[in-house]
Amino acid sequence: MRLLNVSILTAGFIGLTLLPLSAAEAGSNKWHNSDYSGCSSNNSSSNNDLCESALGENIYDLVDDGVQSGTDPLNSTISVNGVNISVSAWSDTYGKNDDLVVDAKLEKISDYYGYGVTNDDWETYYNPDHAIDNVNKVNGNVTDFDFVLLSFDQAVSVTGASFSWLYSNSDSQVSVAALDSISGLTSGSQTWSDIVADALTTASYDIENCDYVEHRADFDISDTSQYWLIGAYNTVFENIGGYIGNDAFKLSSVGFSVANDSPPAPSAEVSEPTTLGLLLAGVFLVAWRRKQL
Ligand SMILES: [Ca+2]
Ligand SMILES: [Ca+2]
Ligand SMILES: [Ca+2]
Ligand SMILES: [Ca+2]
Repeated sequence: MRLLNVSILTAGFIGLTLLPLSAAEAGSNKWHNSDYSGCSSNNSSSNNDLCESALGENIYDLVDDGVQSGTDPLNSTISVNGVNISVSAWSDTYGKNDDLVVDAKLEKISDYYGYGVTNDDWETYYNPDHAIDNVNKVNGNVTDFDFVLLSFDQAVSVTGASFSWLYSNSDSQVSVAALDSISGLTSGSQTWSDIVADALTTASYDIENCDYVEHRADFDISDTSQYWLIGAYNTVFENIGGYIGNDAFKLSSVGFSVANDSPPAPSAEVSEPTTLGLLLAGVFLVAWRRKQL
């Protein structure tokens, strides 16, 4: 279920976390898949608008800000504008049908390419396996869907993500979920379908090309939560068309907005005049009785 968009791109902070140009020189071509032909021909005006808009009020740049592995943000020293964040990796690589979600390895690929995930069934260190992917090159095996979990120490709305590398520059999708609880995710006994069934919201989005070193997806989920999954396209989260099995990317940054404080309970304001009225009535009653005596 996808909820209506809320205005979340209000901050003036142009937070596109472009990676340093010098790092591009350090990037070897071996990281790029042969079907990656660059993005310049795909730049449309709408894409440019997307690319020039803010990713969110706050930007968590995984490379610059650092990553602390784990599911408990209170144990993390990574803080973005006062919000502590930890990151962990998950994939469906366990069980009779290889469909139960268990932990995987969060993989720092480089200061340039950001982070990927290697699951228990990964085939080689090289692309696309060390990316966050649903690609399977082993005949007879089943597809595994890699996800990262971002744990925040307070409720946030994740507004988008940017990626440094795509396996396919024409058919890449990302799936997202806001979770109330991570007990199902960490139980070792649930499928992605089980986890989706208990999620606050799940959705999928196309990843747009911005330029050679930046690709991104904006999310329109209005729910706020401490726990957010971002991973390789899985139609269980939402089917938006496109092909499954060619989605692989490296995560470089995430945009998020902090949830507004809850408004004060209206009952407290309403009860004040009533209480004052009763108090005054009591005073007048006492005065009247004294006058009668
Ligand atoms: Ca992988
Ligand atoms: Ca894989
Ligand atoms: Ca699997
Ligand atoms: Ca795809």
